[in-house]
Amino acid sequence: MSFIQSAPRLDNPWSSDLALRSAMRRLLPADLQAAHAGDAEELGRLVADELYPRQLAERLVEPRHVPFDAWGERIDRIELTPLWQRMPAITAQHGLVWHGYDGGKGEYARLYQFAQVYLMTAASDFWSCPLAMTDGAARALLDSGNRELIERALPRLTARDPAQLWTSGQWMTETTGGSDVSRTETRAVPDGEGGWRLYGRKWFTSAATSEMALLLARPEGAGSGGDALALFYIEPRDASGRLQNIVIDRLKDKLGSRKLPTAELTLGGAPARLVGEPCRGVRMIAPVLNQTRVWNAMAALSYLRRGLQLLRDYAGRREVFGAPLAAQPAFRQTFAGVQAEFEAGLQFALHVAAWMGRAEHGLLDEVGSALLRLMIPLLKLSTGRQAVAGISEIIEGFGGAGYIEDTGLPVLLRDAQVFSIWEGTTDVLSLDAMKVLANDRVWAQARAWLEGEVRACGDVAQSFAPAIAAAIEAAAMTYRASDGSRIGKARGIAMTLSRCFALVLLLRQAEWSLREEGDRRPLAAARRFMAHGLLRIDEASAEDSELLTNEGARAT
Ligand code: MFK
Repeated sequence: MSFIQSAPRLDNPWSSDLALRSAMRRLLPADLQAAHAGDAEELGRLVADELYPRQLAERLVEPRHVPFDAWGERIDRIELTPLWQRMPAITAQHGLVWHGYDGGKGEYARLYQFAQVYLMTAASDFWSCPLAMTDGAARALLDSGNRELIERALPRLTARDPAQLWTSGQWMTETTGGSDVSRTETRAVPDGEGGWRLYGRKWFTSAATSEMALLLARPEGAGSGGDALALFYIEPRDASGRLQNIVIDRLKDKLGSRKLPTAELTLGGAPARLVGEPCRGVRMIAPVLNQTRVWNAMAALSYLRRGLQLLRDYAGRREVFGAPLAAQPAFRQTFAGVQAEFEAGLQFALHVAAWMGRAEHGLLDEVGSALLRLMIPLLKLSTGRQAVAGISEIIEGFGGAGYIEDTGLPVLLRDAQVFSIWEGTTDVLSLDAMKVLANDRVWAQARAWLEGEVRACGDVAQSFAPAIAAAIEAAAMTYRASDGSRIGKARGIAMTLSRCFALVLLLRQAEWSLREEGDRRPLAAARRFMAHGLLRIDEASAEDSELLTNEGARAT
């Protein structure tokens, strides 16, 4: 009998996640720690014992759009995968949205919720996408102050009873683009009875099976541009389940996230309600963007951790050149690099979640609120890139097996690519961060906060402080340069700042872990993360970029 390699195994992701466990001990008060550990243990068991085996078994199953019934009637049914059919019950039972709105947890509600979201996401086959939008819709409705819609939708969006649970879509992207939504072509026409009818085409609607959606449209007679858009609330189906003047044109044929039935659809007079004023729609949908960007970060980290977990297990059992892979110095060097990037990203994400909770309970001052507004795009853009790069490395760590579809590994890489695209690409989020930094005070506040955090880490951070200060200064100097080069270098500035935030937050954990638990691991992660460099600004000139981009002009 020839040699057979055993497959990587996935144990309970909570039990083995030293970084998360230690962070929750640091960040949560004692009573919530115990409750969270119990909930996380249960969710982790579900992931390892039920959801992961299902993901492998259902690898080739995808959702299906059935436009017509056998007799030619338009029905636009979307058939979901078995795992997706299971997820609403899991969502309600584990309170995946509810935790974030649970008054009993006070300012810690978001941290508690997002730790669970992170544990669950890689096992959810992108069910996390409608949940992210559900959470975002709940937040946007609450912020809008529209009592009628809040009373109607909020109990559903945060339900603990699967029969009551609704999810929400966010229908923003059109053929004119998902980044520049100011060119939105969907029209809103008053229906004469206080409601509206919507006409237009939405190019990318995740997910079309939701019971409600928030979307942008241009009220009839309003001008052009983003300010003239308004935020609308829609319930796509009537009580009998039929779509109300909406046609699903097709499901999108995507590189990854294929279990998620993203649809292209046409609105042909769909009934809708205005959420707030008949303008300022981008401003009103911003809470959805911020919420889903944090979900996106948690998802990117969840995928990265899934890959690391599988590879760590595999490397312990895979023999090469006479020793386990895990004992090979070259392997360890590469693995540790990805682990360090992951741990820094996780600390950044948990910090943002904790501050979101504080902000929602009125406990974040003006400076904190400004920094949180800056941190969200920085977190999303950096974790999106970390996931793609890290998972690519993880796939390579498996050698040829990582390239074979029925190991269940390649899908991780295909799926991860979306984290740096949707909810704002790396460049678009870098530009968003530049808009926030246009306020000089935010620069000063960010610098002061980062330096203060380094000081608070005491001796542990001493050897890191000069590099952090130099990176912030370089980012600030590049920003202060002429506007043209600043915009061209937005990504470099944003990436550099992201790495500074992530490192400083990892150092806070490292200092605590050493002091309270005698654990040197997080400090090792900080050293390795810094060894990868903080500066991401290159010297490339705008003129060179133009020359290299415009090939056509010189072609003969
Ligand atoms: C696992 C999780 C998965 C989640 C999956 C979801 C799948 C959905 C698929 C998609 O549809 S992906 C496409 C998503 N598209 C985006 O994320 C949009 C990306 N583009 C941006 O974020 C642009 O920055 C933006 C469209 C917001 C810019 O638009 P504008 O027209 O240039 O607006 P502007 O002037 O920047 O902002 C207008 C107002 O909104 C300003 O407020 P005021 O009117 O009071 O001055 C801004 O301050 C405010 N604003 C913009 N972004 C904000 C914000 N406020 C708070 N937070 C923000 N993030």
